[in-house]
Amino acid sequence: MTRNPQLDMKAREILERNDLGGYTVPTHGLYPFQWNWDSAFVALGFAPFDMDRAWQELETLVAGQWADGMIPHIIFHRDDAGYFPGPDMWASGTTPPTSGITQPPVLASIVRQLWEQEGAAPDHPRLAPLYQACLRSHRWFHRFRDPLGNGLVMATHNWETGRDNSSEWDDALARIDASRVGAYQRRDTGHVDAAMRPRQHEYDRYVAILEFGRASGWDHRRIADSGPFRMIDVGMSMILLRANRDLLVMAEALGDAAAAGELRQQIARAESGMDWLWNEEVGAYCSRDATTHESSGLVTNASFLGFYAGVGNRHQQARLIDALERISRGTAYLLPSLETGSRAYDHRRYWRGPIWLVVSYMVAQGLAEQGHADWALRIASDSAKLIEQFGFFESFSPETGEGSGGADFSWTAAMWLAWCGR
Ligand code: 9WN
Repeated sequence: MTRNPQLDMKAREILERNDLGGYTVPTHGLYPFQWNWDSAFVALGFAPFDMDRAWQELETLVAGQWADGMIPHIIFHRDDAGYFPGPDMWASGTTPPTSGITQPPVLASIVRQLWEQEGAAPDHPRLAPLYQACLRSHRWFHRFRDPLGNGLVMATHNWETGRDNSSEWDDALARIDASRVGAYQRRDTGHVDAAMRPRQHEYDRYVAILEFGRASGWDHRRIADSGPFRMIDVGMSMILLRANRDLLVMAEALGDAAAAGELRQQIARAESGMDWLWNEEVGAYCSRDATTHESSGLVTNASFLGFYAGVGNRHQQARLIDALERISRGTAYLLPSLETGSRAYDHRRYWRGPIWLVVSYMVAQGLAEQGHADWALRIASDSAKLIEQFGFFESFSPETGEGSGGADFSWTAAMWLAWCGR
């Protein structure tokens, strides 16, 4: 791929403009706070031109870590009326105020990347505190979010998955009673076209799940055992397995033998547990409901994170490549968030079709590592084309390439600087 200095500059400017002083908002207006997995990816974008700022992004994120180890999905460093649900609605009671749920744990993988970019010295001054924060966060997942004891991750709110309105959650959401949700004012549809965003009946259910958590005083044991949403998410499960492998490398370098032993056990558990998500009928990993055990049967971009997590026997990996081939024939750009033609597929509506470059990046990284450099390159070059032709949007139509959601988006700029624009 040829480099494009003008776009490099534009991407840098986006990160600098979205920087509110130590943390970056995903985009102004639509998302005016610090988001968990956004910040992790954003650090990769700062790294090529300002390593200190890259580390700082992660440090302000873990400043919001809860005493029990959870790293929240949103940190409200300062209030902003432009987003719903804001700090009052979550009522976390923490300083800084945060949401009461988490997001995909990519952090440890990104800490490892920054650390290796700077030579991987065990006494790197920024490493130890972030390593400890990741370890505590992973322990929180193992303690509260592994109801089946097989190393897979249960999401207790669809927002935790980062793939908010994926059709993988439709059946679980349909069972949720939203009749007691009071009146509230959505803010998202004031910033972007409602045709791109989740529908109202879905949003009511998101609020109902939030209200259950808040009413429990954010008691994560209770939420995990009897909350209204209990999905084993393929994305979070793969990402945690990968993050445990990366954390293990750091534990070994730091000589933390006890944690290393613990991480090896968790890795082994998830490696064998992952088959629980394998759906032989569709030939892919799919999310499954922890209560009903129903598989979504849907091929999403998260299904391909199997490569990133380093799982799958030869047969499973071959079937995933078949699915990738099939998807690439049905669409102009890779990698859509939902297979074209699936129920509820919509090339413009959040997580029901549009492409998110951060997921594409992880999938491409995994494909390259597992010997599929051609596919990794195809995904990277499609991603670069989307930015070159349409700009730094939150997401993109896999059919027309047009941008959807927010513009001048931080993690899209970061993916350009760290990956597809290089
Ligand atoms: C809720 C910030 C976040 C991303 C998610 C994406 C979207 C929020 C929303 O924006 O979610 O967390 O209000 O739609 O789905 O992945 O972290 O970019």
